[in-house]
Amino acid sequence: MDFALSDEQLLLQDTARKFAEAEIKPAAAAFDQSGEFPREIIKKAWETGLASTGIPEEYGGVGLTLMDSCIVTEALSWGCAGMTTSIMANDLGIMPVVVGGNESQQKEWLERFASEFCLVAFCLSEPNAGSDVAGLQLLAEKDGEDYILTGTKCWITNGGEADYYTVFATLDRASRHKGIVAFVIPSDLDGISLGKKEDKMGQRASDTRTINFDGVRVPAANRLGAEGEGFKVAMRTLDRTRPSIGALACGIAQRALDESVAYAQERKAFGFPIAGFQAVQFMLADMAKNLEAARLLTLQSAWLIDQGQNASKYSSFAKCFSTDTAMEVTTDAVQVFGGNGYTKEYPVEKLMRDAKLMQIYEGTNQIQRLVIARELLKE
Ligand code: COS
Repeated sequence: MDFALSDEQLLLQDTARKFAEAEIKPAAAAFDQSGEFPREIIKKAWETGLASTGIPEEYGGVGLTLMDSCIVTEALSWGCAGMTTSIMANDLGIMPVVVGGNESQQKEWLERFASEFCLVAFCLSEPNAGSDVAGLQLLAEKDGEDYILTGTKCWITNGGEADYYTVFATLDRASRHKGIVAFVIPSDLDGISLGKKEDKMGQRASDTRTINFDGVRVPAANRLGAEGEGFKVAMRTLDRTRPSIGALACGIAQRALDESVAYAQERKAFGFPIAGFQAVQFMLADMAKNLEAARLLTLQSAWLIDQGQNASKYSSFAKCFSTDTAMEVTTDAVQVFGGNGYTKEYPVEKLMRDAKLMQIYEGTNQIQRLVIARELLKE
């Protein structure tokens, strides 16, 4: 077992760290406050080879392994989780084409996503179907060779900014998962309209939207996989993207730890730096210990996927443990900062707000525990 990163991985990590330090971190507080979308920063990340990294090289993409992409994601998220979610959500939007598209669809769409700067949003969740994917209601009615999509998607990351969508719909609501079908479409088709942008607690630099589909005509050529295979396309996509959420959470936790270690050495109480008190030392030690465990689980799950193994359970381990850890570590960071930590003068309250979303999106941590338990019982 070799835990060392290769020279190429170290170089990649260094590039991502420098980008986070120079481009993301200085802008993070302003975008958090305004809730504006950092399109130019994301475009620059794409130009640097740090976005849409999952598109294979044969289609003109960067072609990073999932493990390499997790290394990049953690480094970027250290700068700002909201911006990194916008970058990551693009890979999530692209992934259904990678796992569900046939050869000619992959060539057409992946080459397009790799050759121009564009954003792709993953449209799965609905007002009444978040955790229960099989219960989704967006209807796909057959009309000759086309499908007509009618319904509403919500909580769609990059929904208001994306140029393309991967969309999941049902041919027959009563059939639950067996009726689901996936499509890849441009976001400007007739009948598509945007709902409100969510005013979120954290990760405010990411765009989260409702999208309405009112009789949207989609040719059969845009269908990914066979009719009824859409549910599995969604599940296989999430298996491959949840390690990246673990990496994003590690980036938040690393930043919280770095800020806490620095602050604890500067801030004095009872005449001494608070880093000299065991009460603070033990908090820092737990933060570092749990972060290291989260990082190892994340990289292991990514590595298993890169080896072509079925890693549903490990993806859920990584997503669940790392995001719970980020929540704990950022909460402790606010505690180390005391009253200062609770103000916007210092960076840790943002980290805590950003961390909370991690336990909710890409499958709540309750759903991750469900996936783990089902895999255990199957075994
Ligand atoms: N890969 C491939 N196939 C899978 C799979 C996976 N990871 N997970 C399930 N399947 C298959 C099952 O094998 C089953 O196939 P058959 O019909 O051939 O037997 C089918 O899919 C249905 O599976 P299951 O019965 O487990 O589905 P459930 O409706 O019980 O739902 C959960 C499973 C809850 C795990 C799923 O709905 C889920 O992941 N929900 C969270 C969604 C989410 O993450 N939302 C966030 C949106 S993205 S920001």
